[in-house]
Amino acid sequence: MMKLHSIPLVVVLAACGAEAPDAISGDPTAQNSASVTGDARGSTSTVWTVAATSEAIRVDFLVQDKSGQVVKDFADLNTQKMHLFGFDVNNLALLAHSHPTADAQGQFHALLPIAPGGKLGLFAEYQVTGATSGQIDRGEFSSGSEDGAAHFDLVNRKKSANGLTFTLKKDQLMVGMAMPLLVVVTDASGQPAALDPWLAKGGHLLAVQAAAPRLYHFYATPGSIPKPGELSFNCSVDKSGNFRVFVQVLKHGELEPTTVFFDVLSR
Ligand SMILES: [Cu+2]
Repeated sequence: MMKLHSIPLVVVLAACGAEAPDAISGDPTAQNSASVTGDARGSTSTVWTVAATSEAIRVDFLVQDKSGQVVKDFADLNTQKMHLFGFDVNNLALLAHSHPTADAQGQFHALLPIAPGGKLGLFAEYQVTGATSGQIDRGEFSSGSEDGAAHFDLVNRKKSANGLTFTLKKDQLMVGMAMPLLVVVTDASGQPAALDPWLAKGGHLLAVQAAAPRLYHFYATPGSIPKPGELSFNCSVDKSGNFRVFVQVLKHGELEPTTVFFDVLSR
C-alpha cells in the first residue's frame, strides 16, 4: 500500500472543443482524491477520480451519457477502445499515452507519473459505439506546486531519440486551414528510417498549447506516406499562437513508440 499524502486539489473537466473548462476546486486539506462530474457539452463526458500517492498519480475514470449511465460499448478507435494521455500542464511534457481496459463496471484504471510542474492534464479519447466520430474529454489534477512554464523553441527543427533523427521540414500551421506538418525520420546511417504502423497509422501527432486546454490528435496514414521515412500530418487547428507537437512513431521491430516534440507557431 502506497502512502497517501495530503495535497491541494483542483479537478477540471470539459468535453472536447470546449472554450474554457470550468474549474471546480476541492477542499485542499480534507481529502486527496475527488470525483467530479464534468459539464457535458458532448453526448458523453468523462468522470475522473484522481488520487496522488508519494510515487504516482492513480487515475480512475469512466464515461457516462447524459442520463448518467456508464457507457461500456466503445468502437475501436485506431485499434483501441480507450486512449489516455497525460501531460504536465505547466512545462508541456507528454507523460503518458496508454490504453487502459475497463473493468466489469466500466471503470478504467491507470497509474501515471507525478507531473514535475505540479499539474496533470488528462485526456480520454474514445468513440462510443454508434457515434459518428471520436471525442476527447479533458480532466486536470493539481498537486499544488506551480513550477515552470513551457518555454517554446521555434528554432530547433532537428531532434534525436532512440537512434532516430526527426527533422521538421514543413511547420506552417494556420488557424482554420488544414496545413501539412512534414517530418522526415532517418536512421543512424542517415537513410530513411524503417518504421512500422503504430495504432493503424504511419505516425501520430499530438498538439497542445500552453496549459494544454485542448488536445489535438492527427495521423499520418500509412498510405499517405510520401516517401519512406517521411510523415505528412494534415493539421487543422482553431487557435493561433505557439503549439507543441509530439510526434510518435514505431521503429521497425519495436513495441514501444519513439516520441519527440517540436514547437510551432500557428498564424
Ligand atoms: Cu492511444
